[in-house]
Amino acid sequence: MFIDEAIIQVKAGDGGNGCHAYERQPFKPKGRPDGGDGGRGGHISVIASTQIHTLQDMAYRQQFKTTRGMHGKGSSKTGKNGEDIVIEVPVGTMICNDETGELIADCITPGVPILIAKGGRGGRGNKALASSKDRNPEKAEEGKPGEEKKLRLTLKVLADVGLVGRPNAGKSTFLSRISHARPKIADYPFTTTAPNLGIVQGENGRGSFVVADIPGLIEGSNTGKGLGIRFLRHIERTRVLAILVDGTSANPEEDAAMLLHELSLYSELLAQKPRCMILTKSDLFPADAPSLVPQGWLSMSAATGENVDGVVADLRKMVAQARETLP
Ligand SMILES: Nc1nc2c(ncn2[C@@H]2O[C@H](COP(=O)(O)OP(=O)(O)OP(=O)(O)O)[C@@H](O)[C@H]2O)c(=O)[nH]1
Ligand SMILES: [Mg+2]
Repeated sequence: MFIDEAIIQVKAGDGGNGCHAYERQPFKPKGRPDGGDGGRGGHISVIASTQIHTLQDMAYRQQFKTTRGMHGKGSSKTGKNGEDIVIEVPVGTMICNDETGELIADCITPGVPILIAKGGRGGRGNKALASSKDRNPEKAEEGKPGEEKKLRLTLKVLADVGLVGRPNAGKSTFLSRISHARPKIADYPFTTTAPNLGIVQGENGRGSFVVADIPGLIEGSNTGKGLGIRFLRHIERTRVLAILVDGTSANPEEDAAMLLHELSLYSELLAQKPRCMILTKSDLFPADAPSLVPQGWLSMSAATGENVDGVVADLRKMVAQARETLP
């Protein structure tokens, strides 16, 4: 199952207490202070991984805890630190404090850990607290509590191009033609029920880009019809939109207007993204009729491959332009 939202509870380890102790020397009733510091509590971090694609694991393991720091001991012994843990999340996961909404981490770069709950500092022992002013402090510090938070994780996949269209427009067929992705394809609406990502290879390793295929949009998607707006957030962070309209539709331009209207109801940001208008299934166009392709649109057949290269070249150009303004 594709899960793109999860709530988790994290509790970092508490710090260990500092120790209040004295050195023992023969014939001296009370030696110098030698109580060690408490250890730090374990931290909790997250790390973005390209190996996982949903938040499914999070949904089952809702609590993450690390161990506490050990208390300091006599003879200047420092307590052991708690054990740190690192939680793997898919690239594109945003982590917010569920109570305040504050963004804590946006996990975009794979392999870089981000601290989300800090372990408590260990308390200082009476040895560390001793100074020239107070050679014999009568106490040691307590460890500080580790941070505890309720976090909301939201996955927004990171792709360069988002495929937008009505159900059955041919989005998944196009993705399977241009990448190694193998999404399910069928002649009924809502075949795609979760986002699929595919990488379109460039030439000599340059100019490759990521395409996201999402479930089809229908009129009223915005108010929760069909598969709803839930999936639009997965194209919120794409650079370019490819609007695919079924070339066998009675009125392609009306379809396009509906799609753009749904996008703008979801967010102006989406409606303002650079976009490429594409009429699909050109192999089914009647051969003798005048051209159906509206001005400024491209057409292609993902079934026969007709003009697929041309469409990909245009998308690649648009992605490159968008990358220049926002790398
Ligand atoms: N003749 C022809 N059929 C196509 C073409 N592209 C897609 N189809 C067919 O159209 C139907 C829908 O294709 P999909 O790729 O599943 O459409 P989709 O837009 O992903 O649909 P949803 O996932 O339901 O939103 C399938 O039966 C495809 O075989 C094309 O270029 N020519
Ligand atoms: Mg599909």
